[in-house]
Amino acid sequence: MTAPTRTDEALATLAVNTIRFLAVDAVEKARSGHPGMPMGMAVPAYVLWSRFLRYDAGDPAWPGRDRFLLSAGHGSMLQYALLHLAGYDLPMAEIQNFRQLGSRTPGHPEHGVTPGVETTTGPLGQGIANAVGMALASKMGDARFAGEGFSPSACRVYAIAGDGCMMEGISHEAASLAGHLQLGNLIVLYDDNHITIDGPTSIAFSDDTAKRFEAYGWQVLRTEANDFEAVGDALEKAVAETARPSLVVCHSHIGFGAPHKQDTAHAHGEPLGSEETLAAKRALGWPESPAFLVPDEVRAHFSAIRAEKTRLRGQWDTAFAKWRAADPARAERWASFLERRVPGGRHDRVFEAVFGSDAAAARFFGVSKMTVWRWRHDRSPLPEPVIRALPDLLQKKVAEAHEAQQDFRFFLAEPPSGQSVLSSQPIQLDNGTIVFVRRRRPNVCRRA
Ligand SMILES: Cc1ncc(C[n+]2csc(CCOP(=O)(O)OP(=O)(O)O)c2C)c(N)n1
Ligand SMILES: [Mg+2]
Repeated sequence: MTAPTRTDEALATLAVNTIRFLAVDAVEKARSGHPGMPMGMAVPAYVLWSRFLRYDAGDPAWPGRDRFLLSAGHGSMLQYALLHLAGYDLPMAEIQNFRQLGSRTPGHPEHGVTPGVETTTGPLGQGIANAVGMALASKMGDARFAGEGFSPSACRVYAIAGDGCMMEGISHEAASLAGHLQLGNLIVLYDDNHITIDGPTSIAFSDDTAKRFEAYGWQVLRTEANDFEAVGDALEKAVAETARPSLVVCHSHIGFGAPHKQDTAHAHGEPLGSEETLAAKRALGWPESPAFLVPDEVRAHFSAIRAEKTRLRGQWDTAFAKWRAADPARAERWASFLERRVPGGRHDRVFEAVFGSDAAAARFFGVSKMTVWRWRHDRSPLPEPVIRALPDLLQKKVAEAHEAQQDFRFFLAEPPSGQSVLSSQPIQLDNGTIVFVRRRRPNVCRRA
């Protein structure tokens, strides 16, 4: 007799419970963390990652990927469980080392520590703001680089946010901008569970979040968080809407499945405890042991998902190669943006233009990997080559750069050679120019 095959929904439930209990067991082992949020939002997260999110687990920096941000960063185990199952370089040992010093699974997601974590989150609301920025960056890339029916920067940005994110001001300022700019590539899933760290949201929060977002110009959709089909339908609608960002309000239950802690703040920031963990496993039909169980079927299921994601990446690679061949200069500009360098020799020309006959002296003072700031204290216009480079440096159009250049009194260039910083104090060159030499900063330019 052959083993009975599971229906799709049964397999999906198994996958979702794997995510839930990886989170529960990791928090339990660490004796610290937030099990409730992953338990409540496991279904929407699974549906998103399996059916919608575009990624390559073997190449987390693939430019064609969608972005996923966990604005509710305290639910980090949700993200780690997904990354682990999806095949990112986050082995089970890291899941079992959750919240331990030196692990790749810190209490809140940290960009640069964990492969696949797009941005550091934890400060509530911040992830939404970063998601807006990423969605906008993608659209700006479309405007500059799209052609032949392809844009290398096109992607969707998905975020999961909680009540705390919605209470913060930063999320609403950013959401307002996203509505204004019609960022149809942005989709926020709202974990609407009516609970926060201190108890029910009603003690501090009675906004109608859906109405706020509607007022910002968003499409607002609603779904039960545990209804696979309804979540899928909502995400389909969100993806289909290209003129407005979408908020998917997920009616969820914090600590779903934990008989005594579900829908209470106790599921928020403390381990379930051994008894409640067992009770939750029984309630959801999950084996009591071993801890950190990933059933073989779930492994196989995520392998199949990975194969499909790889196929999609292959399609993208083909389209990208065609796009690159059609206009190599455009492709070079795209690469320079990605690599955060000034394209095609402009860098050197700018350096010469800024320092003129003092370029050699400036190179002596300046150093590679350092940033030289020139203070144009006389407010005279910038040299023409600098103005021509401004669109790249300042991300402005040429005409705007011409208009704006009077305002830019700090100007950045990166000297191509040199060894050490001599001073962070102003240096006066022979021609009277004052130069600041500073460690490299991410800012391209500051307004005076
Ligand atoms: C800006 C900011 N303020 C406070 C906190 C501390 N904090 C962490 S989680 C949390 C409650 C979040 O509630 P909610 O988003 O509803 O998450 P849930 O309890 O539903 O998982 C708070 C206040 C924080 N992380 N960031
Ligand atoms: Mg909540």
